[in-house]
Amino acid sequence: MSPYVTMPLVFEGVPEAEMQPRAEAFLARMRKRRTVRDYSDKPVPRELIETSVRVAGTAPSGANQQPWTFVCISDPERKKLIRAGAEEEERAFYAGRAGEEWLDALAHLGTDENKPFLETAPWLIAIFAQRWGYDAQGNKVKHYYVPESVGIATGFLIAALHDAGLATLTHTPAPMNFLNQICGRPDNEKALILLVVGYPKEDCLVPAIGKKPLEEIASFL
Ligand code: IYR
Repeated sequence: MSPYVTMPLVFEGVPEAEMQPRAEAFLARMRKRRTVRDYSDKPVPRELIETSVRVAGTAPSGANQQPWTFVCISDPERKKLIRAGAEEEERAFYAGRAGEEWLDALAHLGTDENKPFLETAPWLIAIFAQRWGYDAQGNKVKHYYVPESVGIATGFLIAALHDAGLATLTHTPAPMNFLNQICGRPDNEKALILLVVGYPKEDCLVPAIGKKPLEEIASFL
């Protein structure tokens, strides 16, 4: 058990007059994020990926256990294996495993079982949740709020990559077990999301969809 040790908070506030403009500027920036499915093969420097993953690593997590592993893949051979594994699952999904209701819900996104972007995009980030950890003696350590924590960190990562000028796709081939072997991750880790990262292909089209207005997503009591 670690003791409770404190240090002074470093809280960099924002002058009150700048708070609302700052919030609005961030909203405007985030509104420009779109999920992208057609990628250019233009390389992205590893340093940008490293910095963005560091942003993800600042996320809050249950008991500060930081139960995540970000496997960043640019190796073409590895990407090819991932594409083959994902397309195998997706073929079964689109051929019937999804069921009619799910396929109907996806129709407006124009997705199918072909995932060329898994090879075209310069980076794939396989995001693993550590369902449990190990202490220095190799004993199992229970982790808390794992999906919530990894979901928050993934949100940070997507925002960081967008802010850096990159496009992403939160890809979820299901089941994702095939990623453990390709990424060399142990059994306590479960792949939650395969994040595709790069630049959009020239003249890239995206689905004509929008986001719900405040009135539909919030209530104030
Ligand atoms: N994993 C499939 C299907 C899919 C599911 C949902 I929910 C989406 O929002 C988008 C796609 C695929 O990637 O095509």
